[in-house]
Amino acid sequence: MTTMTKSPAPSRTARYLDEAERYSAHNYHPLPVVLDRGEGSWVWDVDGNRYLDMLSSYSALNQGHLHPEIIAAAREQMERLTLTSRAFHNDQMGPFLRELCEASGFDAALPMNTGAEAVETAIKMVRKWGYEVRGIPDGQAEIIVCEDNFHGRTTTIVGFSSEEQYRDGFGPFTPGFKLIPYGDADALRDAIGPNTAGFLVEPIQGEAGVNVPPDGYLRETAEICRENGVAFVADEIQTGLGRTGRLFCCDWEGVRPDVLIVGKALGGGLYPVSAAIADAEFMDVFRPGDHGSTFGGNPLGAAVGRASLRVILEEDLSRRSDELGTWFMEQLRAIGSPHVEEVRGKGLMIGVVIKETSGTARPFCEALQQRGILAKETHHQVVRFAPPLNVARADLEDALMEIAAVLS
Ligand code: IF1
Repeated sequence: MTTMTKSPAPSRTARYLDEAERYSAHNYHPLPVVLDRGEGSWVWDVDGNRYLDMLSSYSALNQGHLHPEIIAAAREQMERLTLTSRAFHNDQMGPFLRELCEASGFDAALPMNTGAEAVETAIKMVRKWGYEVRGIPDGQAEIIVCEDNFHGRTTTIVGFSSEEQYRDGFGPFTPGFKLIPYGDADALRDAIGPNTAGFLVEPIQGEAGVNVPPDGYLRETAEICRENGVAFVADEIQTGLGRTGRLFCCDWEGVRPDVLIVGKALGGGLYPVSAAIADAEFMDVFRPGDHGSTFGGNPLGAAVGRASLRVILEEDLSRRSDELGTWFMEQLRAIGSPHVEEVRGKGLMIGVVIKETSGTARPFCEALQQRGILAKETHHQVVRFAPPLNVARADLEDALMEIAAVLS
């Protein structure tokens, strides 16, 4: 990895930064790097500098940049048919949903595009199931969610966020959600009432800083839901599709959710593809006209989704994530950095917690950028490492040298 001396952003980068600063809404604070090429685990900036992508666009690039099989599938479909709307059928959606249901072990799936849309789909599904199947009085359905959750950015979803910044200025919010602490199964038991339709949870909280719940948490909460006739809804948009070392993070505890939500890597780093997956008891509450999306189930996204899933299964990326992630976390701990509070995660979903006394995570990410590694802080203290699941071990070994230099 080239260790670059810190210099003011070179001219091409500076020009792009100025343009984005001038014309873009300021809803992000990106690192000052302007990318123009990606391949596998690597990206390049407009000044020719190469970086190891240790963020994978928040786990939407489990298969790496420009995976040849996914690009080929997209290119082939792009020359045939890209969009039909759901007013008509197309020859890709059925096969995609069959393959997705066979891989996940459920009866049916409802295809959407972004993660938030799939979460909203799950919320509507569970509420309607609550009314029609559970007999909850109309308009009274309640869904329990966790403190520090992240499920997307729509006004309904941010309405049940515990992060003030995600809510500030965007009210009024959708009623019918109750917050409980994450990781505490008893809190769920105590919060369930006669009108509780569902429990929506991330198997590992990504945005909150790679919060891994206590062993058994998913199993215990799934059991509490089963005992109380409450739908267990797993948001695996970030943890799913191999990221944590199993095809789905729930697999670690043998938990089969009532509703499984997937997104991000289902689009192979190429196209927004998401879905809410469930058995007929839940899926059949939707009748024609109840719910929809212009692009949901489109042939291009479906062809990309088929290739994305095929790559994850055929290249056994879940096992690779488990083995490589376990080794990488051990190596990160072995650095013995005085600035590191904790290294946590599962598979290649890793968070390095920086001690408050060492400042925030952002300067460490900036220093890593200067050494050819792109990582992003989440909240103030956590450096998130989530490379593509097919990252070369040798590249991680090189990265460890740079990370050790920055962390010591
Ligand atoms: C941003 C966070 C990660 C997600 C889970 C649903 C969604 C996400 C578990 C919504 C999306 C993205 C959104 C993006 C940054 C990134 C992120 F920091 F915001 F929270 F990954 F941790 N469920 N997460 O992680 O999916 O609608 O975006 O497709 O909004 O800044 P989406």
